[in-house]
Amino acid sequence: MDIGKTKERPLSFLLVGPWDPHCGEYTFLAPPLGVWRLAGMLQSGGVEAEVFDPNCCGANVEEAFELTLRSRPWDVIGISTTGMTLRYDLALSHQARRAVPGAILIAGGMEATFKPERIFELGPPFDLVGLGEGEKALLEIARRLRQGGDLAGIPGTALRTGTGEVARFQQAAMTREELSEAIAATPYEQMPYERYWERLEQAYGVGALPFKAEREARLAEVRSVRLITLNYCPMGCSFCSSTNFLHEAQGGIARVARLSAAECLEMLQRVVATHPKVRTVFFQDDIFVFTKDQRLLPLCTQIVAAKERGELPRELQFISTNRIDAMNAQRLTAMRRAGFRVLGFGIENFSASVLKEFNKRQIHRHIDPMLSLALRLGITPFLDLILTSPRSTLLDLTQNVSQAMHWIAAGCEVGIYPYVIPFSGASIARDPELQAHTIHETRTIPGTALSWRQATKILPADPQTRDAILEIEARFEAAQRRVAGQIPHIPSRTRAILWLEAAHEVLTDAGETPPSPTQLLAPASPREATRAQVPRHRRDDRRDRHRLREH
Ligand code: B12
Ligand code: SF4
Repeated sequence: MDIGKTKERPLSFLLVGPWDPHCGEYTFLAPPLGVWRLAGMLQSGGVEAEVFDPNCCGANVEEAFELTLRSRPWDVIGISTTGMTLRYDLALSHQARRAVPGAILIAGGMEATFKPERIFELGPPFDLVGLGEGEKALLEIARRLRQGGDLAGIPGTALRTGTGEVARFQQAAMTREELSEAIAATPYEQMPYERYWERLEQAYGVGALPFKAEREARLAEVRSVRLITLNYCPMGCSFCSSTNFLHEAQGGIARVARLSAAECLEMLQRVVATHPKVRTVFFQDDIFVFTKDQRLLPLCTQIVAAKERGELPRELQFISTNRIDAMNAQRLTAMRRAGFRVLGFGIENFSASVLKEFNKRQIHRHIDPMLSLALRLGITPFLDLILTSPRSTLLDLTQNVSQAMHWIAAGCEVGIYPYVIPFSGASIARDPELQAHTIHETRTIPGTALSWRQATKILPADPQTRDAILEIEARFEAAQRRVAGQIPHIPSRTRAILWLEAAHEVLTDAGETPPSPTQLLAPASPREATRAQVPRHRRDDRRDRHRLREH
């Protein structure tokens, strides 16, 4: 692949975020951090890099994309992919290839890293596929383009050989210093958070909320900025893809790298300086606190001190995604004092045997004491649950439903998933024993006749449990459609209760005795009844469109 000549004008790269037209403002709640970070690194390397964000560009995405594609000559167009968004990411890739046939076209991101063969097969003729973190590979592409060099063999890329095979060129994960440089280069000042906030404020009807406290609470949710301070999570949960992302690109075990407490504080100050209306910073690290964590307590102390000195707004709050076995009284207290108001925990399942299957048995004994303590301290735990695993039983399912009800009644928020989704890169998706229980669906790339069979769910092997969860899902979806006709947006608490009601009906029919969720729905007072009609803080948590994380 010889590029031929040195460019006289600065190189121009267009980076496109993952896209799903069906999710609207309820799923894509923030600018796509991956491509923005890449754009920042390229800009600091002298490249003119722009981001096209299909989730925030107006109603007609293809038209807006066409305008961007034709707005200037592009040397490189990079498309970001995830498993769930792949068909639309590929649709944009085909459009890009048609509009700018001469540009170097690259796909990167999660799905491209795990499935480069599929990308080459279904995409337009891609020049390269990026493997793992794209920073070093894109900078190297820019360097070679400037020098008129060959693009073959760049670490962190794959290409299709003359014989049609895919050749991978592995790259080491970024070192701590490289990661810190990349995060610092993220151009927060260019990222259109305010546009996202306006959209969300409108969608939630914040201005129409009757009580000031409610408006303030909602604004604290809406006006959030995402910060990632870690490269990946080493915990190895069997259903998780991100834990294997860097290993896949490196062809071996990558090292964990993350920002220091002082670097986190610097980033917080930058975020506040560039987006002064921010109310919440969402630390979206795969895992924010490790069991042997050395960073958390100094960071909390530094945040408190910075607030006292007026270097951070006193009212700035935080959300983070955590492992519950990394929590203890000292840490939770320090987090509360620093302003952490919601902590996401990937509980997944209350059954010890299912947790063992998920390779996270060790969290089991921490669930009860840490959730109780967090609630006592005034922190809202947000629990992600997967109701069934491939080997779970009806008893496990009943136990989950009962525990979920218990914790919702106690004040937790819960995001419910019925079964394991076999994401590319997750070890559970590769387990040959589970193939018989894996359901596939045909996915077609819009605007083309290209399609593939995508693994979409792993159902319980036990027939009674499988039938139960499918029936629960069907009843939940019917109930959700009914509710959707009545209110503009279904709050997360309501969604969780719809799941639990469906589960209660189905499990009772199957002879089990889960407690009834009716008392959770019963409004405490007439005022509460009125407010139940209006989405509000803690009832309506926008994080429900995405599991806070799968920890
Ligand atoms: C934030 C986030 C979201 C946010 C996205 C907000 C936003 N606009 O950024 C929201 C809430 C929208 C979201 C939604 C969903 N998400 Co999500 N999300 C994440 C999370 C936690 C962080 C993503 C991120 O910003 N990473 C940090 C940046 C720096 O990394 P990055 O984007 O991967 O980019 C780097 C590389 O991939 C690469 N790269 C990326 N693009 C490109 C392009 C080119 C050309 C090149 C060369 C390189 C390159 O370089 C970048 C810099 O190093 C990840 C977990 C994770 N660790 O990544 C899950 C994750 C991506 N999400 C996941 C899932 C499953 C979902 C949902 C399906 C959840 C759900 N059930 O609803 C939905 C998808 C909705 C949909 N319809 O598609 C899975 C994807 C699994 C897979 N294999 O595809 C992940 C990996 C979590 C997991 N372990 O399961 N998500
Ligand atoms: S689910 Fe969470 S804790 Fe488990 S490996 Fe993935 S990111 Fe880590």
